[in-house]
Amino acid sequence: MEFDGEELNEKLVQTPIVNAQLMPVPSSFNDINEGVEFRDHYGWMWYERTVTVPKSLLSQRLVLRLDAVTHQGKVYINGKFVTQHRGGFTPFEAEINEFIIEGKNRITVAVCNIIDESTLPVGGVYVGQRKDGSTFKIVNPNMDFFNYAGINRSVRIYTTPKNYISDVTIKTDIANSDATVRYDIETNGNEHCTVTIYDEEGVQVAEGSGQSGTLMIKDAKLWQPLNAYLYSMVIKYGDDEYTEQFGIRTVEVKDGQFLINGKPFYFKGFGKHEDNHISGRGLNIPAYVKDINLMKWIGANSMRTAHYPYSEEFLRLCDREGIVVIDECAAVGLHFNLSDSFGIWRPGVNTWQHIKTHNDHQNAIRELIRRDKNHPCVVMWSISNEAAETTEGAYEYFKPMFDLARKLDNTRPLTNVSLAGSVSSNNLVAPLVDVVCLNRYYGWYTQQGDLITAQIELEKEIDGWVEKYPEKPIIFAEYGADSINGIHDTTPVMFTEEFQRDFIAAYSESFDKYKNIVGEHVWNFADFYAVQGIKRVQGNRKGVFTRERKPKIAAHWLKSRWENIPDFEYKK
Ligand code: BDP
Repeated sequence: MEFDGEELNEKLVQTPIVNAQLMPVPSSFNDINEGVEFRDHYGWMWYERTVTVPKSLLSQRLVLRLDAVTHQGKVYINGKFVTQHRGGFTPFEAEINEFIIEGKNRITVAVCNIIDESTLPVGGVYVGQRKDGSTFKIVNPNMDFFNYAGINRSVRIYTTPKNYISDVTIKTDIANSDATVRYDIETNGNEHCTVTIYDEEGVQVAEGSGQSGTLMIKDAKLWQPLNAYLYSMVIKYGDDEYTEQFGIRTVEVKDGQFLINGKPFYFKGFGKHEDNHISGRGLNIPAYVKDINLMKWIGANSMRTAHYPYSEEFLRLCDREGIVVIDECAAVGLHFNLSDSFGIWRPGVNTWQHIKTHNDHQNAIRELIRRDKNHPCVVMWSISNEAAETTEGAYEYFKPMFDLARKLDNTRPLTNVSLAGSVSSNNLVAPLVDVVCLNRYYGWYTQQGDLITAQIELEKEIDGWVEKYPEKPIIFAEYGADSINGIHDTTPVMFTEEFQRDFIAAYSESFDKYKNIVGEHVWNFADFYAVQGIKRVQGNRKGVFTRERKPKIAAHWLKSRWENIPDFEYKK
């Protein structure tokens, strides 16, 4: 990897990079080496390696796929431009036969981690001058999580025949004990297409032909939370073959409840981050498995991919293990008036008159749904987190986003996760959502340390939501308090482990009073690295687990609560 300042040095791709720094892929680059300049590098960086392609592969269709280049990537092969992509959490690919030669090939990827008022997430950069004349840049993401970047997920070259399967959409429904499976296959030609469905034991349960159709599975086994069952659809198209796993389940919002397979489900779990030591936001399969095991240990059944689409490997694990997922697109920071130490604070400026995220947001929704639509674990799409929902113009900005998501997927409900202060009476986007998702910090950022007043304010707000939108279920998508592990007190005080536990307990008591509250996602599963500031102690410490995944007191408290809350029909 080599840094080259902000300008794209097209000349660089003509000659191999020399004296480059060692850089693992996949990984975020930031924590791999020491020094502020390295960690906080803001701009373009160049990754390069050679790969050997044997002659036997050249007769196949060759595709280069990059699972996540954060936030922008330009790809070159043997010095020639191949493709580019904006959006750091969804994959892109290109056919590369015309660039590849037999033997050694040089793959170069220019990566840019700049976020601004047109990108998702939203951010900015402040360039200042010191008294000694030197200039400095402050990276200004409009969110608290650290702007980990680089080639965060896998890069691979794969082959297909010349005529190939490019996509499949699977939608399931349940009729008594049987299931219908609707499939639509996208290809580049007109080869003969067959579809066969196998159960987990490898027994064939249905077959069909043609690029779309509806198949029936008799006595279908359902995908259930924490009790997953996955079928495999094997598609044969000419010489191509692709296997997609899927689950049979339904999702519906009705009478203020969230139904999975027709029964009211209760979400217990967390907002998370893809965040780990050393690899940052980089793909980390052992960490995913550990996290899922910890979620099971604590009695959780669900999570939200705050604040961007997580890796496909993680979602596949959630499919397999029955973890219910709210899948969020990377629309975070769409708010110019967050008066915090991080962010692009522009007091008085109307976000919706100035923000330029329209294109990237629509693309992000398209790419998210195209990538994740067949995952049974995904039960709802989150269109954004903490946008300026009370500012005039919010409805007009979001209406096309919601329309697009509904057009692309008519099987899942939609939400927009709301910032404190956007309450039932002033939230302009609430009419568009199927489920109200709230991030609330009464007793932390407001009423600091006073849990009695916090609870009064919390319940006052919930009363307002239930009264105005009785048909919409409510999920607390975030609530939590920082605690530094090892800090204790007999009389709870902010930042102690005891206070964090009591904060969660107070909210839980309120949640239990309302039938329309169908879920609780504590913020956060684990401590995570954040933009530095006076509110962050080497990161955000609202984790119920430490960054090393050790439990704080709140973890034990939640375990005893959640083990006594059934997944279904908690609030009869
Ligand atoms: C919420 C954000 C989340 C933050 C959290 C916090 O959605 O990303 O980490 O607050 O302040 O506003 O801990």
